[in-house]
Amino acid sequence: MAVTDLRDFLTRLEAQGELMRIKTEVDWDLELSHIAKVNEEKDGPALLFENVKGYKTPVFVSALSTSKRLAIAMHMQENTTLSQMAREWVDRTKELVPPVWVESGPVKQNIDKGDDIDLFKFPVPKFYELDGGRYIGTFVSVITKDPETGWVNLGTYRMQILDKNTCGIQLIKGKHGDLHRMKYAKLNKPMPIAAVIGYDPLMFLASSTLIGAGEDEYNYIGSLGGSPVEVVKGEYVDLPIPAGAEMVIEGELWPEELREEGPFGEYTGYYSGKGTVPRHYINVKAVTYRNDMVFHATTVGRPVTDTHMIQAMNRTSTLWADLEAMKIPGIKSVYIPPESSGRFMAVVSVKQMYPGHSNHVGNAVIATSTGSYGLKVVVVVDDDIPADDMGRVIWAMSTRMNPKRGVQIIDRARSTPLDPSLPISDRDITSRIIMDTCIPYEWEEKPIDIKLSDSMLETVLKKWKDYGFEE
Ligand SMILES: Cc1cc2nc3c(=O)[nH]c(=O)nc-3n(C[C@H](O)[C@H](O)[C@H](O)COP(=O)(O)O)c2cc1C
Ligand SMILES: [Mn+2]
Repeated sequence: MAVTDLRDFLTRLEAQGELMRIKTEVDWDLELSHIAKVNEEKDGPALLFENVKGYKTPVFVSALSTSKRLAIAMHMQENTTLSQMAREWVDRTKELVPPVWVESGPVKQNIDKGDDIDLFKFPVPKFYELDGGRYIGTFVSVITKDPETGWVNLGTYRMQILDKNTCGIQLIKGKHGDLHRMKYAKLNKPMPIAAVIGYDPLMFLASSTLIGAGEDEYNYIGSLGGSPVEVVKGEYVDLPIPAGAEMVIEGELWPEELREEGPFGEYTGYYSGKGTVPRHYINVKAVTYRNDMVFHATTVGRPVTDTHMIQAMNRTSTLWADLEAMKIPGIKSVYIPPESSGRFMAVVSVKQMYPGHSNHVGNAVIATSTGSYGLKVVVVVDDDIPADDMGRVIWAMSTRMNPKRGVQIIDRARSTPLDPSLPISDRDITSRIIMDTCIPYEWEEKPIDIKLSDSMLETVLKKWKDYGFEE
């Protein structure tokens, strides 16, 4: 296990039969994304488009859109569940592994500067009909640095090509890249910025995670992969860049300047509003890329895509870590389903130990950092049900839950501008629901559930093949 690069991940996928190469000519304009989306809806393999109309560079999509491929990225058994991966994440990241500087690397094999910069040289897809243009930054990690403290941050912020050497970027308020931008605004200086496209997918997992302010996500890539990321200095910017990245866009962002950007088909399955919005942008000063580079993209849009899988996984892990930090006993498993767009719903399984324990858990979830932003639905289940067994979760909601006792509605809660359940112009505040499906701990007489006899089960499983079953 080690942090490697995109090529190593492609090799691992191919070895497991998880990569399909498409040799037929495909248009970057909608056709590529539509093939990807239909394939994702069938839980198909990752796709490498080797013949994109007008381009020599291949495009890689659907890297992590199934739990099997997410497990391959996490260096785990391919049948590991998302909730188990999130648990592993919590354990691995207890010890952080900082990056190491190296002299040079393949990312420097080609360097475009000045007039040579042309973002249209790359096979950047247009994903959905109503999108405002071609999005070069989807499976992207954006690097910035705090000008006062030197804190390096990685964040996934979408980037649209505005012209051959400019891209729009969406820095939502409060995001760490935006906190850095505000510091440059005070200094009245442009912010150096670099965008990495194509590397070990652990980088994307880390850059899209809500890790605390002041923390360097590079340290998390190192602990997730079990070895330090090797970084080189940028050509134009003084920022650490993975030596083995496929492609890096370097430039500067004037903190107070805006240009029209969007719209973009968001991961909720909706557009966040109508038309374009003035947003920040990057003046591109250098583009560096590997020989025979692979361009990496993700479809975003309606669940389930890479975005939903990784958000579900990394938010499950931050929620779990938060609950652990609160020292609430009895937490058995935690799960934020990808189908909830990887953020709007959470399920927690608890072994109750005192009256009101399950209620304690439900209210603790919405008090965590992960639970207090955007999460709308919390379901608490007893410990016989794994949090990610949605069939059993629905069973508990239908049978064990008494709405009058188990349901709590919280009227005012922090929301996100992406929540389609709120009016487009008024999305700061939402409400939340906690559904406690647990049988009250203090009940002396509990419902008797139907169990299979252990001894008969053993007998039956021993004779399984004799009955004519295969395995
Ligand atoms: C595909 C994808 C696109 C995203 N686009 C944006 C975006 O445009 N703007 C944004 O602020 N957050 C976006 N996010 C969420 C951020 O990556 C996430 O909040 C992350 O924690 C940001 O890093 P930070 O906490 O260091 O600011 C996106 C996430 C994914 C997976
Ligand atoms: Mn951060």
